[in-house]
Amino acid sequence: MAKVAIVMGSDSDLKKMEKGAQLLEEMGINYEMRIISAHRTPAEAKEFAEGAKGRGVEVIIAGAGMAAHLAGAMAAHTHLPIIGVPLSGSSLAGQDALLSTAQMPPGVPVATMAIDGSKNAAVFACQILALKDSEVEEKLLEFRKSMAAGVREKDKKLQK
Ligand code: RP5
Repeated sequence: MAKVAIVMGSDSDLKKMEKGAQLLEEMGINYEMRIISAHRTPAEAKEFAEGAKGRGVEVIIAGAGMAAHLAGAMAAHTHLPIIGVPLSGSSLAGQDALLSTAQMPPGVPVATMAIDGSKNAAVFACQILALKDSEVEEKLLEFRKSMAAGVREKDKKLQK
């Protein structure tokens, strides 16, 4: 059963969103991945968000470019936490998506990552799951340790 859902507005977003999927795989988290558009397939977007909790999904990661605002559309139809990933690729280099994702009106929030920040979205999703899943918590602690080891290794090389 997928605990995390990754949705994106188009197959042109796939390459950027795959980084998040890869992190979830490394963490051993089951996820589902869908292409659903807030403006091209609005009925599916509504159905997907409304049914997510019933399918066992605990967090939704939503990535979209331009001003499509898929994350906000997801948030409109579920009270599950939504992590928005504004995507680059537009003539505004993702600034449009960043603002439309971050600037949600009061009452219906979207946790907004950096432009193209699908990896952090996946880490954040793990942090939410880790609140009640000690195995995920353990993996997150290991992930942090390995990042720290990587930095120390780079510093060691620099000092040689
Ligand atoms: C958004 O419009 C998608 O998330 C994508 O980033 C952007 C362009 O979509 P395509 O025209 O490449 O399908 O809905």
